[in-house]
Amino acid sequence: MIRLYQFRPAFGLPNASPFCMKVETYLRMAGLAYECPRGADVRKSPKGKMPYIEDEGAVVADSSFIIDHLKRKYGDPLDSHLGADARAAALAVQRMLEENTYWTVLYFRWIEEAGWAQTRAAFFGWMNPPLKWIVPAVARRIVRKELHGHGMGRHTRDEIVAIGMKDFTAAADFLGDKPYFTGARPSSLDATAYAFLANVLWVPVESPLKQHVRKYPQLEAYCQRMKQQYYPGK
Ligand SMILES: N[C@@H](CCC(=O)N[C@@H](CS)C(=O)NCC(=O)O)C(=O)O
Repeated sequence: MIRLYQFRPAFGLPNASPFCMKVETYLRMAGLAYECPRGADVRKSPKGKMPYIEDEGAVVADSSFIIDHLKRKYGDPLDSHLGADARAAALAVQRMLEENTYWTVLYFRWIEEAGWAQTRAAFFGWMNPPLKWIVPAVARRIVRKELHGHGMGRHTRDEIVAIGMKDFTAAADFLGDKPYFTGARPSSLDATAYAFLANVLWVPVESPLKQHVRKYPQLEAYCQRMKQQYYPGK
């Protein structure tokens, strides 16, 4: 059985890490059996980030490499119908969400004080003292540094909002009135899109980004559709 190592669930979502939720959603979409061992520890991840998987002795880290591995080993039920142009467009949207939009979301969770209070409680509230006092501050310092390293953290709040809003508008326009991001059939891009959209729409962190996403009813309807289809009763 595939073992998915990820953070414990938070914010009422399968996972508050969009990368972890992406892989869990992909596994469900592809109909692959998996388990999530308790007590997964990010320090044991080969790349120091979640998620990673163990699959019959193979350890694979990074959500996209995990999906590549799963496709190679178990076949590609989700993307084999896509032509080259659809694949190219899907990859561009995926990269936008993961490599750009992600950092705008991170800013409102970890840097802005109101969001940070909720993130700290949800991610670290279960820890015992003194860890619950030390770990959040250390983790926040690392995220601040990473935001700076990426470049997003060098922008003003208004600029970060403008960047994030453009991305979510692009996602809404790309989806349009299609049921799934690449058309009538779900594809692996939907694992990413659902994970990232739910991680804005359905978390308690209020932000101009969340307000902006709410302006597009097709995005909320899409998330509801994905939830009913792949997480029924959850
Ligand atoms: N490119 C990686 C990104 C994974 C990632 O950024 N994971 C974050 C959580 S959303 C993480 O584990 N952060 C913990 C850390 O950096 O210590 C993937 O696609 O899996």
